Amino acid sequence: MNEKKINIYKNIMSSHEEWTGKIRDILKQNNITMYNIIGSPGCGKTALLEKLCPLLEKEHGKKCLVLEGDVETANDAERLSAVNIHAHQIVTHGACHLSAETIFRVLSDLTLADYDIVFVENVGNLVCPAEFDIGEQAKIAVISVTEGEDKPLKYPLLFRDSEAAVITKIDLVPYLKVNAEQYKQNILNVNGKSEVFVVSSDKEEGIGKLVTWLGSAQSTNRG
Ligand SMILES: Nc1nc2c(ncn2[C@@H]2O[C@H](COP(=O)(O)OP(=O)(O)OP(=O)(O)O)[C@@H](O)[C@H]2O)c(=O)[nH]1
Ligand SMILES: [Mg+2]
Ligand SMILES: [Zn+2]
Repeated sequence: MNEKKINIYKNIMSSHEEWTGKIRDILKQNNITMYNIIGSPGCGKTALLEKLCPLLEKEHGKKCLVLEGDVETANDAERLSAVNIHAHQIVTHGACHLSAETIFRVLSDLTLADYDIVFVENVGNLVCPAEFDIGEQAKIAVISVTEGEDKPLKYPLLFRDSEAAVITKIDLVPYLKVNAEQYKQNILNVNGKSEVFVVSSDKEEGIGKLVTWLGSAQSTNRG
């Protein structure tokens, strides 16, 4: 009985690695950098992408594609399409993260030659998506100032595994009992190497630095 369990576990692991390997191949063939965007429901992932993608194209000539992961609805892909950002909705019908197999199948069906950057907006969740590699060059953690300064300490895996963290909704700080500097400090306490960006998508503040970082892709892990 124990032997059978061990065999099944090995099969799952090797198939996951096969999918991520295939994704890396497809990205390399098309010279694409893929980012896995992860954060709680409503932290502002889509609002951030709405601002980032046009600026990446305008200022760095980088054409972006967004894969949107949600449990239900095509709302986010529709929001992005409405502002002329190329977006493809993935509806998981219950699953709380995007699997490498799903990402591979979607990428295989799309014409990728036109794009330089693929952003995958993972299903809104601060825990589970961080556990599943999808062949990305880097994870980017997103956390809004309304969530509480201690969240990077309570949910450290995402922040530990991300090359960058984006603190969003900074325009709301005057209305909250929060300390924006403490968010940054707690992220750095979990991962001293993380880039930290502080933005308001609403007021278009702080976005420029993130655009420069994404546009230059200087990091060793990124394309
Ligand atoms: N004040 C303010 N509100 C923001 C900002 N960014 C996002 N919001 C609001 O926060 C809410 C959620 O934003 P979304 O972009 O949908 O968040 P999300 O992380 O994509 O949400 P899910 O995809 O459902 O997980 C919306 O009402 C946005 O208008 C910001 O910078 N400032
Ligand atoms: Mg969204
Ligand atoms: Zn999950």
